[in-house]
Amino acid sequence: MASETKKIAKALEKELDAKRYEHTIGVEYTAAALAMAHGASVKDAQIAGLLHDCAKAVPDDKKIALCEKYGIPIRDVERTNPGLLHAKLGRYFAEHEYGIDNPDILGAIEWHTTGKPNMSLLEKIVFVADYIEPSRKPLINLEEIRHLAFKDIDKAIIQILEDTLLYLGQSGRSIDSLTEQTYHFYCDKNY
Ligand code: DGI
Ligand code: FE
Ligand code: FE
Repeated sequence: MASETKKIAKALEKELDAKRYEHTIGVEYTAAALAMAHGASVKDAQIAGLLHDCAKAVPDDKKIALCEKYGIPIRDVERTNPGLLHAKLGRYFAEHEYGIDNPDILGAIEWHTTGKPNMSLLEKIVFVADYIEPSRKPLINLEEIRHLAFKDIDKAIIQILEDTLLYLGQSGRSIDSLTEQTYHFYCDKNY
């Protein structure tokens, strides 16, 4: 009998392309390591890490159609950038297709892209693990953020959001107000 994490990983291997699957396993183990460092449930971190991008392979028009079908509200920024919806839709799949009922795991999936003010420890762990897992392509400040992630996770969150906002601004993409709100929440909290 395969463990719950093995079963989920097997299903995801069929669902995702090879690169996304490698990223998924990277987030699983990085989230587990962060849970060990900060005192969260390792198993919950693995499950949330595994499932965080489970809706990533759904084409953008289908993301919108499925959210409408399941009654998931779509904000303007999500209609313009349907890629953002993989987080909300991922939460729905985790609950209804993978049978996850732990609200903290579901929240960690839902908020992994933008973060949100006042995240739980597990939500922070998945948000950070997504950014620092070993197969991520080298990003600015990545070494420092990897170090901070284990030492002071709120500071890692601030640096990730600062770099993400800068990248989005430079590439002319619309910024989700939640990404900005999260950034300001953690900056105010730290200073
Ligand atoms: O799904 P992943 O690629 O592993 O990572 P993710 O869920 O953090 O999604 C990353 C993408 O999300 C990246 O292309 C930047 C984008 N993103 C994050 N915040 C915002 C955003 N895109 C827009 N348009 N606005 C945001 O505020
Ligand atoms: Fe994602
Ligand atoms: Fe991801």
